[in-house]
Amino acid sequence: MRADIFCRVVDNYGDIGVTWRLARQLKRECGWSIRLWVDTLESFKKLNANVDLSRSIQMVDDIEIVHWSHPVIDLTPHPIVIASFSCALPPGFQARMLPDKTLWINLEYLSAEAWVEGCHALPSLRSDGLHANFFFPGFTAKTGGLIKESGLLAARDAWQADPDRQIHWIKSLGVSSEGMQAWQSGRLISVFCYPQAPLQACFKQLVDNKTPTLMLIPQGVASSIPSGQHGNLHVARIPFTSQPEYDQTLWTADLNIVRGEDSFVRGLWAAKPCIWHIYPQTEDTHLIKLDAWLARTTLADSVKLGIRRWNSEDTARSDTCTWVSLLEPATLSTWAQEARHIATDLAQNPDLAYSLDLFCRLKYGL
Ligand code: TRH
Repeated sequence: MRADIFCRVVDNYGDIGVTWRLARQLKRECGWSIRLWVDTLESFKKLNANVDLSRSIQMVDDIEIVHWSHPVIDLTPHPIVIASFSCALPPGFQARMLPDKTLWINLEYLSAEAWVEGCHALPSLRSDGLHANFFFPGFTAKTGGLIKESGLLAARDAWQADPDRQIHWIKSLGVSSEGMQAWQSGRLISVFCYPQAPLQACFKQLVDNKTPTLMLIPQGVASSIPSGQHGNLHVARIPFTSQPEYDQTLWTADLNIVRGEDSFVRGLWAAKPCIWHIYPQTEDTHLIKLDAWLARTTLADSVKLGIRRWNSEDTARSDTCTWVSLLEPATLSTWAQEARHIATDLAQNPDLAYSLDLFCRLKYGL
């Protein structure tokens, strides 16, 4: 199974985050040979320090990386071509794809909406004889599923059963003894959100709350929130870590604020309470997606309302939310149980790499 995977970075890290994760799993677990085309190597380097910005072709973790620049390097298409997030392929490359020899897959955005099941794996016919197949990640067995590496949940469980490793990890992020103390006598929140999040209101409530909180915020995120000790809240700026290390942070925290697509899915696999800051889209289509996901869960109404408020552009409304009430021990503990149920249920579905592998093998009669 040889594949070209194309990744155009629109913004932030989700486009390359999802694509890189999937490429690695297809290589490691399904034995695919992958050529990954990335247009913005700088974003990729943030996730993998081994990426060399000066090279147009390089090997990283046994995957061939091609800088998708202009003019596009002229290479013969592999039998499988995946356009991640349905990006447009380079015209010259597409012209070399052959109707009977190239399996073209448009890997779509993640959505919990019901229509996804009906569109998953459908071909889109074209006048040039080629056809692209829509491949939808999703939350049910009738979709392509979610990215989940083999052994992920066992690694999570081992980690969560080992408080010493957790303490060692959080310390290694540069958290001071004051910050560690706040966590050990209270709770830990990890924050990865968009700039419009109602973090200021949440910050004020945590400062005044009787329970101490350690809040971890990666460099470059929520820059208006000051670091250090403020009342009962300790804010620690932490480095942007590798993807496997980010999982460790999510597995450790009592509440994760996650965003976009990939960190949200990792937040679900962490089986910890999480607030999803969904990627804002025009005409509020993201709120429809958010509701579609919430409707699939049996989270408490107060939690669902809190997650909706977190995503509200109307700050007057979101600022009235009592964020700390979501962190009350009873609420947090029920939420944690539900988070575990959600992760366990989702793990019953085939994962995205497995689904893609199966789809391609069936198409090629393998
Ligand atoms: O960064 P994101 O907001 O990315 C996006 C893009 O904006 C994209 O255009 C949009 O389509 C998509 O969201 C929905 O959020 P996301 O998806 O969570 O991607 C972040 C990646 O960064 C993810 O792979 C996790 C990773 N990450 C680390 O590896 N280390 C870290 O320390 C952190 C905070 C994140």
